[in-house]
Amino acid sequence: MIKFWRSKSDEAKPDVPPVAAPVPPPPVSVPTPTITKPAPPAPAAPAAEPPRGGWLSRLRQGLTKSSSKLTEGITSIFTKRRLDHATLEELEDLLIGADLGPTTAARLTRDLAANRFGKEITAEEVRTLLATEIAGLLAPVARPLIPDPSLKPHVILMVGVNGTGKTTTIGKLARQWRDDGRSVMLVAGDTFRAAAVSQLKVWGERSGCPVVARETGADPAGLAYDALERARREGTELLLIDTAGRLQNKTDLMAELQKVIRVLRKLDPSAPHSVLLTLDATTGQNAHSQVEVFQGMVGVTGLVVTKLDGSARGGVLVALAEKFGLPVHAIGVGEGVDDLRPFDPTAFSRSLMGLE
Ligand SMILES: Nc1nc2c(ncn2[C@@H]2O[C@H](COP(=O)(O)OP(=O)(O)OP(=O)(O)O)[C@@H](O)[C@H]2O)c(=O)[nH]1
Ligand SMILES: [Mg+2]
Repeated sequence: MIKFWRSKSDEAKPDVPPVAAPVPPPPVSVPTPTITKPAPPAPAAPAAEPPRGGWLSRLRQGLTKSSSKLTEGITSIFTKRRLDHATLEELEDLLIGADLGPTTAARLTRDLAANRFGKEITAEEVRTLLATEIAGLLAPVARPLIPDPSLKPHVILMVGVNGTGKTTTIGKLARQWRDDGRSVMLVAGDTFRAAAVSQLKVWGERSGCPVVARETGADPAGLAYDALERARREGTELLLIDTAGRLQNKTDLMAELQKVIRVLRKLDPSAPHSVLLTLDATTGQNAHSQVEVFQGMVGVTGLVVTKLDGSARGGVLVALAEKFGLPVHAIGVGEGVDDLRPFDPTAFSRSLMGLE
């Protein structure tokens, strides 16, 4: 039997975030697709969560590791110094060390030099100028995912490495679109683990969306096909398909995703209309290969960057924007149902540079 990689720490983590949620139902074990009835949207239950700041303070907090490194580095480079070749080189190295990548680092230092070469400049000014430049680089990729109303349904396939936040992001998106009055159906395409089905069902209850599921070990492609057929029949506007996490270098597992796409296209040649890749912001450089491989294999159309409230390595996001230019549809700043935000390049770049 195919084994999906799963780290010990992932195993230890609960799959469902600690908000007040219904107890997960037992794993389903029926041979045909089951569909759970949509429950009315459950309250977000803020009372059950520990007190915490708003999304911006969580973003700032999450980027602290990166921003302290950059702030301290810039301060030590630019204390009473002119912007000359030596300082620019040191700055470039610092930016590369903070995951911004050689191309972006070179571009940022070049732009800074174009403005201020030979002049005295304070560390604060450098951070402010860099934040502005970075926000400019990120602006073209900050594009929310807008469902296409002419599609019934708009099919969204969620892909990514294990534990990056696929299922949670589906739950959060489902809730947002349900709150907007759209009809949403969820597909428990991670048929490998019974717990994954239960986890999605909890999100289905929380967001008031039906969940199409099958027994553990069922073929995800067959399930996706049946779900699409049902969604078309019912005139559902959005079909969100969850998938099992997979490392990008497991070719057999990547082929399984390609099969899901092939099978969906038998019903709708234009499906899936969006292929979203979730990236864990705490990952660092491996994100490059994740984007590269998933894009090559399944044609990623956009990114959701999760865990920016964690110990995030924010520089990677800037390097990815420059290298791939893929839309960043949303960012995850927590485990709760409301913790998915549009990507705000200014807030992000200022937080990365340790600015208010
Ligand atoms: N802090 C934080 N935690 C998150 C965020 N998004 C997801 N998580 C947590 O990360 C863990 C993994 O999330 P899942 O949604 O189960 O990830 P997945 O990609 O579906 O995982 P697999 O199905 O095992 O591949 C869970 O504990 C989530 O609550 C986020 O934006 N911030
Ligand atoms: Mg999952």
